[in-house]
Amino acid sequence: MSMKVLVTGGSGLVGQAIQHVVKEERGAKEGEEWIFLSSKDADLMKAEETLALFQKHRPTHVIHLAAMVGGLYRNMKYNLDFWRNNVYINDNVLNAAHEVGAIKVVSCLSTCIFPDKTTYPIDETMLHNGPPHESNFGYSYAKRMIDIHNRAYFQEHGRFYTAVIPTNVFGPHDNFCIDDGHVVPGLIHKTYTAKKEGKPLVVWGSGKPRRQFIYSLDLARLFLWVLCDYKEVEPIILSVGEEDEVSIKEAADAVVQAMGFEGAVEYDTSKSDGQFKKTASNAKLCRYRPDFKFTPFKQAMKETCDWFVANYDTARK
Ligand code: NAP
Ligand code: GFB
Repeated sequence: MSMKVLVTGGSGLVGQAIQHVVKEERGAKEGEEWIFLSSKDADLMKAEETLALFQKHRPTHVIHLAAMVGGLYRNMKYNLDFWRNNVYINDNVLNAAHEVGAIKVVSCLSTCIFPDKTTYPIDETMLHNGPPHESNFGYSYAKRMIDIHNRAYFQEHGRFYTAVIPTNVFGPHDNFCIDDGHVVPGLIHKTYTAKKEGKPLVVWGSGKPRRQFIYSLDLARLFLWVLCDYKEVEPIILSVGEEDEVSIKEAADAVVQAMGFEGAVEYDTSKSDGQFKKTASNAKLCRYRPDFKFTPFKQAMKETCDWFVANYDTARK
């Protein structure tokens, strides 16, 4: 079957990982075409630009990654922008996909959008069971509306538009900006600088919160499986197991080890810890893909750190 896949957000952390996996592992399949977009191709916040882009490419499948994205501290500062920008992008992309008759769209939610007051482990059925953590309510509600969109497109037009729910992602081509980015790239960048300047590494918060981390290349491999073989409209969590959840301190220690940093590590508890935990179950994924093997955390961390050091001059920071 011929497949023309349009990947919005194709230039970002997850998009670059999908590019790598498509090129290096999937290989060029007969009748398959992949188009990876960045904001230079169209500002997806603009309906007319989005529709024109989709009419130009007429994709049969869409992986929708484009979003205003950031770590805890960027979310805390810009909840209104995270809400508005992502609602515009999501509505424009899903509408354009429907208008050009795309048979499948896989969008991207996040485990940080689940209810903050909840039982654990979190699973896919709990998405709308209460308010998200206040630090990122704008982003969270915008993301939850994708699920509402998907259910409505199925009910009204029989569209199989679905979504994946990754936990915290890290890997090559991440956003290593210390103020706006996520914890792993932020710590990698800060450790690089601390090592160069002979200063302590300052970890923000207490180090006590807990996170599950998925390597971007593992997420990309699972994205391709969802695109081709997952048939539900209901979203699916893509995460390592609950047993692989680590504390921020353990993540920092892994960065220190991977970067070969021997200086002091300090904790700035004046900075917010954000959500304490968002432990998600990957039982549904394991039912579908009992064979899938995640890259060991320390190996993924080493590969990411090596990538950052080798690409320091051009990395997003
Ligand atoms: P990223 O590295 O910041 O990349 C964002 C992508 O979206 C870039 O390609 C960017 O294009 C594009 N984009 C942003 N605004 C746009 C606009 N107005 N018009 C067109 N394109 C626009 O983000 P990421 O970490 O890869 O995230 C990808 C998806 O995964 C997002 O939906 C995010 O919510 C989700 N997710 C991420 C994490 C995580 O920990 N990173 C966790 C869970 C879910 P430019 O390169 O041109 O700016
Ligand atoms: O990845 P992160 O910024 O976002 O992680 P969340 C924040 C946690 O890491 C907090 C600690 O406990 C911080 O105190 N931390 C320690 C640091 N050092 C640093 C550092 O240098 N930079 C950062 N950023 N954190 C986000 C959501 O939550 O999860 C987003 O706000 C998104 O919407 C993302 O969904 C996946 O994991 O707390």
